[in-house]
Amino acid sequence: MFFGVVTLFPDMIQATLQQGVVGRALQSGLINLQTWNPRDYTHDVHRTVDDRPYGGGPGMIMKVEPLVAALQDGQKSLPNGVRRIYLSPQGIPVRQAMLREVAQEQGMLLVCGRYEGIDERIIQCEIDEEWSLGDFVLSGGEIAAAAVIDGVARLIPGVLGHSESAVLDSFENGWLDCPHYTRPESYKGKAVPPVLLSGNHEKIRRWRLEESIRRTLQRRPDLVNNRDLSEEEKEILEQLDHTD
Ligand code: 9D3
Repeated sequence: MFFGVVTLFPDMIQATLQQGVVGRALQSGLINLQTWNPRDYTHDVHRTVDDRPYGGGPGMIMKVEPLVAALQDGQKSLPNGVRRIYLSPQGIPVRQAMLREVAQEQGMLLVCGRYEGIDERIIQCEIDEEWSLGDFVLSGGEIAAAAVIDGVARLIPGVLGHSESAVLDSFENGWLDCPHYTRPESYKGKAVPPVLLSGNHEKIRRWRLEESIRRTLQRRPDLVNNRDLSEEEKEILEQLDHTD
């Protein structure tokens, strides 16, 4: 899997992704990460990477020529046909299913904006898709790029160990995760739910499913609609409607 990133801050991407399970996958060569910096494609003494917006107003736009040169170099080095994705607050919100699709492909080229963003014609001519992490404001696309790469990388076979396996993740089963507990048995007067100490694995499985559904109903009711439910899940949902 080949990840490419066009960015004015390559160290932000590298430093983030060199940690943990993704860092190990990079070292082993299971995944590959390259960056292209528009600043390296400037020719003026000041190495200018920003430009003024037509129409005036505050804020700058990424300068076209160095951005396009970096993008084209990136595209040349990556497998043919990899999607070119611009990260911006105007993009479609990223969902797990989109990451699963990329994980089936040969790689991706991510473009990080800075300042007020990039020229609209670059999006039209050189970009395939525009993605957002959601409705909040970052100062650039780098943290979003690292998040997307992390999310895709952990779906590549061999990146996660057995114990960290991705198959049981929330979003893979459609519910938010249940609460987790470890030692001590009592913390600031709060006990671990006794069912978890009972040794009854069927009761524990049922309790975890109930807690997952309770949380999802309370925090993310949008996730409950439009999905297939098992008989057990329907029964729990009905029971929760009466109580909570
Ligand atoms: C005048 C309005 N602008 C600044 C407040 C708009 C604006 C431009 C550039 C807001 C944010 C950014 C930089 N953000 C990203 O590059 C970005 C992002 C985000 O801010 N939120 C969620 N997902 C993403 S993906 C890339």
